[in-house]
Amino acid sequence: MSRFRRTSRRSAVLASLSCVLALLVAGCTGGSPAPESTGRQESSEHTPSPESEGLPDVVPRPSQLVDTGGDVRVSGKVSLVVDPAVVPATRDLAVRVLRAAGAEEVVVRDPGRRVEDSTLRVRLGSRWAPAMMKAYQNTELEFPSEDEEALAPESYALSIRRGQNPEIVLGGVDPAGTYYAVQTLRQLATPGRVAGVAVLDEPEMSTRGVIEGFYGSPWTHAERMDQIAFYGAVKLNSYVYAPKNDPYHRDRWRDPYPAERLRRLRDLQEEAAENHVKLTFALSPGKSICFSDPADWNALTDKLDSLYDIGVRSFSIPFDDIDYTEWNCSSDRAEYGAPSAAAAGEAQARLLNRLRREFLARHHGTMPLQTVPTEYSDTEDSPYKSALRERLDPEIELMWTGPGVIPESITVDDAASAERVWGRKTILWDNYPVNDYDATEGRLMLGPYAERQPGLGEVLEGLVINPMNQAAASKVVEISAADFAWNSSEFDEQRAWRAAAEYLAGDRFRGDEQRLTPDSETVDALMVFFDLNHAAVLPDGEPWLRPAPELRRRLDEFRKAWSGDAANRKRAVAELRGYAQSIADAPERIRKGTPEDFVADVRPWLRATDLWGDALLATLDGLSARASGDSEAASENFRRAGELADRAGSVRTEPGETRPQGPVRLADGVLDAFIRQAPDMR
Ligand code: 14T
Repeated sequence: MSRFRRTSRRSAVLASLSCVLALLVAGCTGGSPAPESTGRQESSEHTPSPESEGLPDVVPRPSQLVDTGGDVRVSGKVSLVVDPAVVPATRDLAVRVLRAAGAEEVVVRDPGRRVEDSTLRVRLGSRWAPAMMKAYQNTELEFPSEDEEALAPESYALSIRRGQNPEIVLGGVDPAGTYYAVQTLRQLATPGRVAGVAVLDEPEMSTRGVIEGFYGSPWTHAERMDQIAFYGAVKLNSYVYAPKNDPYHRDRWRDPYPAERLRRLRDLQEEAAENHVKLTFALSPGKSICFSDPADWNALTDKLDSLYDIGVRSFSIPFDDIDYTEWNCSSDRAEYGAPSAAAAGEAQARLLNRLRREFLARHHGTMPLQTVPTEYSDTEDSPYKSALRERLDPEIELMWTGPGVIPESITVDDAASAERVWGRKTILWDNYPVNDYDATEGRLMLGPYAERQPGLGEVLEGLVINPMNQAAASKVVEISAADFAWNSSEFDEQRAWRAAAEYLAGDRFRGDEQRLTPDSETVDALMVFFDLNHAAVLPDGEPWLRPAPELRRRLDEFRKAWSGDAANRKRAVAELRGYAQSIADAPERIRKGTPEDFVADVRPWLRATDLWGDALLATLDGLSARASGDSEAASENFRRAGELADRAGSVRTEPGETRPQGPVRLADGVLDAFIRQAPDMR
């Protein structure tokens, strides 16, 4: 059975591929190389990637990708035949990708006009038909037997085929799909060539993105602009603007945005539109709204109007983190009765329904209204939930955080319970990798997207993750979440995690300043660094992702070997020294080889890694001296290690950058414990 079989709701229509072709492919060198890993051996059961079968690695993983018999060379003059309905940004991206892949000249033409002397013809369509036909002819792609309605919005197909007349055909079911076709082409390009494959691809979840919903220092305007462009590249289609510390979003929700702030929001909206990202503006009136006061209704709609006027077409009214056991005015008691959760549910539902009827329905081009209920972290039925469920218009979309504000895991059953209790498919507001609560003090979350069950795509309407105060560093989990939301059924957390390192080491998701192949030493350094920052904690401090699994595994192995004879000890020291050295060397590689904004975000953690790496090396010097019977050198090295560890442990987060301030935590309970115990290892 092919690994590319779709197990989705569409599998009846979009049947599987035959495995034969996928397994027999050879000579396909597209995509990025897979350098030897130093930091991914934790999971022994992860599925092979298409790459390991000779197919290029595309992230998010396409629902169908098959070989067409060899790479297509890109050089000289390339003709790009563009359907007139294709938007300029998509066309321009195609030109940049082809240039980066080796075209000396890209001649853009309308359909019908031939370019005689081109070495390669590329067709870019706005409609699906020609591209889809091309894509499945003579391939093992399974094509829906029915019409284009059978494919979800944003789907696309592409076909890259060599031969007498090498040709690339790209097209989507809509403008987003066409854009995504080109984004996939970008990942299929290597210097001088494009992988010979055909792809038919559709998303599992219709809402995939990020909710800037954390407390503490909001992202800067530049960070948001960069994020939105990045979402387009990884096929995320949703950015929800809900920063708790924007006063105009929550505490002063009635006040109009000052002109300068509104201008910036307009820039964001424009950037979002260009990247096929839906910007949802969230307004949180819950802390002070008087539901029955016409003045508050007017304040609310005036505020939304001001955002509609700058182009925003999607809105959310969240009611999270408020006190719903009291009214904010006496007229609400008169209207809804004594304060209670059920009455709050009713008041919220009536407000939301009225907004839908009287605001959204009368504003052209708006998308479904969204909300976050006050009880957002469990699926136990309650008076509040039933009031909301029974009254809330079924067209209104609803977010919840999974079982718990910070859930340990999220299963298909959890999402099914949410669907039952809320009377609709839900959007998951995933509080990972957010680091705004006390237990996250000193932590960066650079682990994989984990403990979310494959198949969630079938039961969720969508997935938005709540990121860290550090925008650029949040991309590590964002890439994984993008992969999961697109194709949760075939999700491989290790593959997605590594893809993040490849992105940071080679900018392989950017059309313009594209380095087509990531630097493998930087990828390895990042995997070591990610492992040290592999941790996630519940509000009580208990981890739901254990710190530094790879380093822990190596240290456990070392301890075992240390209990053996002298030869074993020597070998163990030598082996661990290699990894210790790669820890000590990682920061410098990362500072040199990754984007500036990422380096700035993780600076204190790099500094701490420098020191922890040296501390571990000194510890190994001590153990090695002990193994050869030099107790004096041993204690001197242990003393030095202790000193370095103390310094490492006192590196602090940068004020203003992150919410809880404190000492940087790296591989806590793993690295510090080993260095502390080493002098007693006799
Ligand atoms: F609306 C929600 F879905 C939600 O998660 N709200 C907040 C969110 O803004 C915050 O970033 C996130 C993580 O801290 O959790 C919610 O806020 C909390 C979290 C807690 F652990 C509020 C109280 C808590 F105890």
